[in-house]
Amino acid sequence: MSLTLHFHPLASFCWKALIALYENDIPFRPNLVDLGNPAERAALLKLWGIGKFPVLRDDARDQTVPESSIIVEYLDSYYRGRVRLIPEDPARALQTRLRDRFYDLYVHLPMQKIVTDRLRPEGKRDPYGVEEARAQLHTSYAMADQQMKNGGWAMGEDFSLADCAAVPSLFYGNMAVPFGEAQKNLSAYLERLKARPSVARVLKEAEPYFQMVPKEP
Ligand SMILES: N[C@@H](CCC(=O)N[C@@H](CS)C(=O)NCC(=O)O)C(=O)O
Repeated sequence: MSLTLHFHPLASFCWKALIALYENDIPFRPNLVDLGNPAERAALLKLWGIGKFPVLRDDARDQTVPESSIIVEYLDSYYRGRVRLIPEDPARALQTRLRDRFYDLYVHLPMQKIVTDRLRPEGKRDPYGVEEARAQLHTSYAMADQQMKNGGWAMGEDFSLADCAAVPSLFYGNMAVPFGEAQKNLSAYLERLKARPSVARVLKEAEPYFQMVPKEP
């Protein structure tokens, strides 16, 4: 088996890579990294100096691929399956990448800011930054709700990279700052995502670790 995914089942960005692998039943060796273990953290840092996961290693092509969106693109290029995660048409491909950026930068990162702030020691928290993140989430939820008014997937009929990005953003986003009454389209979209077999599998594998998600102080 040539592919190894370095990841953790609870880690939000890792879900994007897992969904892409599961969508097309791509065989891979899972390497669960415990970042609290100095040896395992050092091994990850050796693969990718930034020290964040997911990281995909492809021995057959002698490639180390960090960054969730790049991993999804890599799989779509070199381990192509029935489900195309980047559309062939360049204009649609660009829109798909834009939606991926939207979910990562304007939903996922503010969600991460709010959740990781809870891990900071007393006196080192950043309430102003958390307020900004909450405001960003409200803006993004409203935009995403509009985008999803016709139902379907993020790009319409076809499941894509944009949906891989939407899953962890919206799942953990809704836990940190729940959707409001006005976000019915977004709530329905999250339910459709959760029912998709690749996503359901990722959620089931994360379940044993959910008690590790830091709660609101
Ligand atoms: N831009 C990166 C973000 C990856 C990321 O933030 N990963 C988190 C887990 S969800 C991580 O490795 N956190 C550990 C740390 O920052 O030490 C991607 O898309 O892969």
